[in-house]
Amino acid sequence: MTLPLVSPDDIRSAFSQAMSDMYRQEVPQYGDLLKLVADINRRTLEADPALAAQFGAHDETSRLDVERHGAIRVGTADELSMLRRVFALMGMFPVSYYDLSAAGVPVHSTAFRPIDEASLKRNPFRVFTSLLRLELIEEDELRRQAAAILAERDIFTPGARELVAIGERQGGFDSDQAERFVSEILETFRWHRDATVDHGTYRALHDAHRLVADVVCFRGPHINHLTPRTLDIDAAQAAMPGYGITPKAVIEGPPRRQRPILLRQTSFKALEEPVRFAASDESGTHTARFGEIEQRGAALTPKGRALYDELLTRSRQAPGAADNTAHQRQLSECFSAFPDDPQTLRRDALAYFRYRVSESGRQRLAKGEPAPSSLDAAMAADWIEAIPITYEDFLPVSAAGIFQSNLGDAPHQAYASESNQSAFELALGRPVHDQFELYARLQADSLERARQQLGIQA
Ligand code: OOG
Ligand code: NI
Repeated sequence: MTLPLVSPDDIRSAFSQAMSDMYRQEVPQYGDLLKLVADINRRTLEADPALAAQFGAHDETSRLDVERHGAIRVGTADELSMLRRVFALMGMFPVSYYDLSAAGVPVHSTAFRPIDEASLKRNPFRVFTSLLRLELIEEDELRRQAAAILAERDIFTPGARELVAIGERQGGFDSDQAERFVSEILETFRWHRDATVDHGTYRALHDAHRLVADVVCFRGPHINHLTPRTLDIDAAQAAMPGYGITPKAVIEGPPRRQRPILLRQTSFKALEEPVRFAASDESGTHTARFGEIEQRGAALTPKGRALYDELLTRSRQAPGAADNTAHQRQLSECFSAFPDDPQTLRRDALAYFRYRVSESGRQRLAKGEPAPSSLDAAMAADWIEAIPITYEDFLPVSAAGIFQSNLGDAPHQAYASESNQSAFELALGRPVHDQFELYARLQADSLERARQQLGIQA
């Protein structure tokens, strides 16, 4: 007799919770951040009954309390492709390719996350996963040394490898296996204060790029931040000092708007943590792990995204602002060209929407009133409502800003290398999903459902 298999959604939720508990132990300030975000979210929902109703009506409140993303950095193709298999067993799949080399960070990345509607609603846990681009280390000898060090390590426990093979064979886990899987995988992301290299090697790699030292000199890809989702990032940024947290200077992403779009993020600087180097009892410090908060808005269509990119580029041509208030003012001026009402966002196809039969539509349907014969008429007569689809992904310019605020103040020069999605996908072992296709499908499916409920012919 075989036991019933646990849903990957349950495994992802358990894993996300286990990561959060571990990170709170490792970085106590993360606990302060969770408290701050919970306080702000409660106050925001109390002060804005319409927002609370919107969240409640669309079951977003339940995911809000557990919602977070994490970030890790790996060193080899084998590590990346094994992670893909691990995350698949938790219902997380690679979405989008991000090239950070243009911003002077020698990595390229994807985000593992759930992709279907029910799984996103349940727990949208995402992990931003970067692969070091060793070929961007200029010095031959150092590059060879880094590759040799990486070839020596196995970031997975034997138990984790065994369970991945079992899970793939069975098509999932029974509850006992699922529990063991979560705890074995957790080990991969744990912080180890013992570096695997001596101090000299650490220094040499650190001098090539701080990030290279972070990826190469430790036993595994320690989780470097976990980010809760706030409903009001301006309030969160302002409240951080009161919780003993110093935020980075400016909030990344679009400005504050009536209708939030994409993603806004702020972080606090990486901690200096003690490390012990190999082959001596020498100790030193390493800075890698930090805290971050994000606010999520509507997913944009390719057309909306192009407008966002254009306005962001324009805003970055102005001299940098001294503080967040000035930065937000400049940004808001540039973004006045981006429509901020739901009708225009929808009519101009700038954002994706989820359609559903409205409360009043349901009442009229129950009374036996005939529904309009076309979708447009049903929309116009308020039988169907449209709610923005939440952006579930990341932004390369913002990600670069987050990386950089943790790499000391000296900005790194852009690498003169091409972005290389096909090399990344080769390392990953499969192509990444296209985020626009995923949002477009959510939108189309919701329209189809509403149409069927009202008996409107296609
Ligand atoms: C990842 C930085 C990117 C975000 O939220 O954009 C990121 C890293 O530092 O490894 O997490
Ligand atoms: Ni992040």
